[in-house]
Amino acid sequence: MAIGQYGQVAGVAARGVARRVRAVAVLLLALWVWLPAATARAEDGHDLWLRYRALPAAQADAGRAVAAALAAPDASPTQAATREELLRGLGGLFGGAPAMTARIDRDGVLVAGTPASSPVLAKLGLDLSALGDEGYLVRSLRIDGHAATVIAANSDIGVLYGAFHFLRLAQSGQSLSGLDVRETPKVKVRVLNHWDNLDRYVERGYAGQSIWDWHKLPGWLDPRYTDYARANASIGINGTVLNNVNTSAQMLTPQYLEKARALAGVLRPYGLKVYLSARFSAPIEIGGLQTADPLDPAVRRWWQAKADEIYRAIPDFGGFLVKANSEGQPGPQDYGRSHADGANMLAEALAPHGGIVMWRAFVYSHEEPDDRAKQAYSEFVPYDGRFAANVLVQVKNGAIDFQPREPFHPLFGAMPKTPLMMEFQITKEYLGFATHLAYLAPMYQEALQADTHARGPGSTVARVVDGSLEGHALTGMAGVANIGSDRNWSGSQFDQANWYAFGRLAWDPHADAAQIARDWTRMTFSTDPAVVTPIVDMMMGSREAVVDYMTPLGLHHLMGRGHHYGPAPWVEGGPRADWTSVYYHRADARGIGFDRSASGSNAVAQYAPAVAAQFGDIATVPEPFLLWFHHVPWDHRMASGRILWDELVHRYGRGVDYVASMRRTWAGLAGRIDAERHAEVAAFLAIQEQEAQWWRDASIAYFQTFSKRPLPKGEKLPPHPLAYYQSLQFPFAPGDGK
Ligand code: BDP
Repeated sequence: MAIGQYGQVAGVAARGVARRVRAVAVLLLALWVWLPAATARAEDGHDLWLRYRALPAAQADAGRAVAAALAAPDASPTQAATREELLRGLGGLFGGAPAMTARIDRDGVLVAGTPASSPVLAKLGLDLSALGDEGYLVRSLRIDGHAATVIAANSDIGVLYGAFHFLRLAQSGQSLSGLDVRETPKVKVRVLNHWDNLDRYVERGYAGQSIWDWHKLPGWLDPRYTDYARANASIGINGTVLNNVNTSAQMLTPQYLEKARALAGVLRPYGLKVYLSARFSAPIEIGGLQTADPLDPAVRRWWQAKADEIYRAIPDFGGFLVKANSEGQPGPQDYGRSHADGANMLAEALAPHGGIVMWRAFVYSHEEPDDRAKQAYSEFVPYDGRFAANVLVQVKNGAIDFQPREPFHPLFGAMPKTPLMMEFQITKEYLGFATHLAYLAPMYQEALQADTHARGPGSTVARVVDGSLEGHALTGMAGVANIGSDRNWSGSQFDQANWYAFGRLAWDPHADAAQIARDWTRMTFSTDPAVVTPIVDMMMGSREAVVDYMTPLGLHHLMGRGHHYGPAPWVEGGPRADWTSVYYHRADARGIGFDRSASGSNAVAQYAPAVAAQFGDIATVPEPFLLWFHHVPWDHRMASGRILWDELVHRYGRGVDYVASMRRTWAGLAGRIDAERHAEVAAFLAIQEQEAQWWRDASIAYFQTFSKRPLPKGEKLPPHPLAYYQSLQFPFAPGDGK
């Protein structure tokens, strides 16, 4: 009995244990199912805008109906990449990858290919003649009585671009029926410039180390290289300069060319060509020559042999980017030769292989000029028409150096016989490093939409860059990359948007910053309008806020010396005047600003007469450029009715307030955005608010020593004396060019 009892008890106990075991098993099973899903849902930004998370059910159903099956070849590496991307993307978005098919025997087949690669497209006979070698069309149509969608192009890479377009529509929750998209890039060379050194230090980089793990190349091909290529292809970027413009000649040694060759192999299927920054004195440093004189026959032979060697390793090598005779870099002027002599020598070496030279116009000579803003124009305009056909002159958007706001560079429109390519900075050297939320597309757009008046009204910078103004076929746009080894690639979630927007604007310099922000937000965060609208609003005002709290009304170059972190309008002395802040703001008892009008350096004369007249007159210059072009009395009456000093103080505060409002908006999005990214952005916005306040306080404390005026009513005094702000030191700030 006891036994029985025991047995019974034991039996009860055993059943209890079994129940518990079952419960634990169910729990474990649930965890097993749930955990990976939960982990997959946790987001750190690594997936960029190619997240492909499941769409809401109705959208997924509609999507599945349009792309139930996929007809796409995979005979070439690019075709395979395209097919893989479509399967990955549609599978993620629609909750299951489409079936593969070769026939149109039902509704809902997505066909991707070229007439050469796809029998279906060959039979269809679509007119693709205007698409060129990178364009594509995406169209809904009927084939053999069935509803179908085609992604068609003349080249495999065009199909890949089209596939990414289709995926963008799907991912951003747009309708996939009735499609009739036709796209061709308006700019030919769409490149990132990595300011990456061979020791993996990234000059002006705020996202960790270089993604190029040079030491392990060519043996180890980090999977990140493939994801990098995918991300770039998704926005139409078709080239990348692997190394810093301040480059070591080592890059051109066989050892490093072998590494570049390996990278080129990974990037090629995604349409990305590899380019290299070339050090002008390389013939001396690694070639054993006594000179790098571009007119010396031995030097020319050396570069030709080097080009031949590179093309043996990388048959589709893009060409060279060169920073010469600028900030201490060697160049043709060291031998009494011109920029054209230097560029043409390299162009001659590359031409037989189809390569190009991107020769930078960011130059300023050893002798201090009366105004650094005038240098590039003075050095380059005389050589218009003297550059070889495969040379692009690469011009920064403004004449000083990637400031939060600059008027467009006067070279645009001033060299009609030379193709000029745009250089934008994506990394935020002067706009708050990685932590400040500053969406740069409005800044890019402002530069691109500026009217040079070179050939009358409507001669926008965009039309110079896309070649339509002067009929140039060779065109380009470069973006100084903000990519590094950080998990989230760009140092912050929102800095990804600047990489994204650069690519979209390089593809189409006439594109709209707000539209790009909407696309990016939908793909990156959510398609829910309650998320999209506030985020896009935040983004669209964010760059203006940086201008306000750092350098309002046309002020510029007021950051910390060397590392460029934080406010330092008091910087003076040192090796050259045009590396100081006081050189640029020129504040004194009377007023503030750099007189570039006819009474000053007359830099305005470098613009077309209509522009020069507008900028040169204090009564007509747009207020955002007031202090860029004029030295203005503190009591000058502004459009707002305030005097200049009061307006300045007002703008500093307005910038800080905007950041505070972004923090509130972002806080309101809690719960609608995954916790991990939400927390990171929130923390960064808090840093931004502190730093914006610091910029405002330090700047006001300093400029008040000149204006000697009280702060307008309601404006708070800086909490510290000027000496405190001046005492702050940041010896380890990131990105300093050492
Ligand atoms: C400046 C950067 C410096 C770059 C230079 C350039 O501070 O690190 O080398 O531009 O563009 O903005 O060459």
